Amino acid sequence: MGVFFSNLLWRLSRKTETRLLMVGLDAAGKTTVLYKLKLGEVVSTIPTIGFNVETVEYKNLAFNVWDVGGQNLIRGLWRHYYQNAKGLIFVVDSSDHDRIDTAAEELNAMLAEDDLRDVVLLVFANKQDLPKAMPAHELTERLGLHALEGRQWFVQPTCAVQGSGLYEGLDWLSNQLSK
Ligand code: G3D
Ligand code: MG
Repeated sequence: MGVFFSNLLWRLSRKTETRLLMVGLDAAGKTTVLYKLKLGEVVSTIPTIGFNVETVEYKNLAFNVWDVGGQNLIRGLWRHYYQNAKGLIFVVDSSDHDRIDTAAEELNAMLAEDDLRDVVLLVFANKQDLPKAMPAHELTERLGLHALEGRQWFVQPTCAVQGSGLYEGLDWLSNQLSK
């Protein structure tokens, strides 16, 4: 997997400054994904109280990662990270039936942001190893993706703890960004 990742990351990073955002509800698996990618040192910063951002940089590629959900007061601060973002990776816990509607609201609120109107959307349908996990087509439905207009999107089933699906998803993203 290491060689595949380096080729892929090289493709993603050879252009100047590619910023990717990775968000999702807490416990969706974002930090697990970040460490599994083994890009480099994960730096955790707290720009303001209650808002924790993990950043990993690899050549010209930067990942900014944070939790969304229930933080209306600090929402405005996220905009700092939106600027120049090329891709949005939305990580969802596919087994979390109780919070899938909340996840959908958060996703759609972000996609409504003006700064994010051109970003490509990759959904990691994570925790596919769990017995109650919703399959990709059901998540597509619940997240309302078919209603998106003028947006490239893709749902990739993943199991972040095993690292499965991550490469395939980023490969899709990389192909979209090189178009
Ligand atoms: P977050 O960064 O989005 O908040 P984390 O989420 O990466 O911290 O993951 C939250 C919990 O989910 C962790 O468990 C992590 O191991 C687990 N997890 C992440 N991805 C998967 C997956 O694909 N399958 C399963 N079964 N679990 C996963 P703990 O127990 O450490 O809280
Ligand atoms: Mg985390």
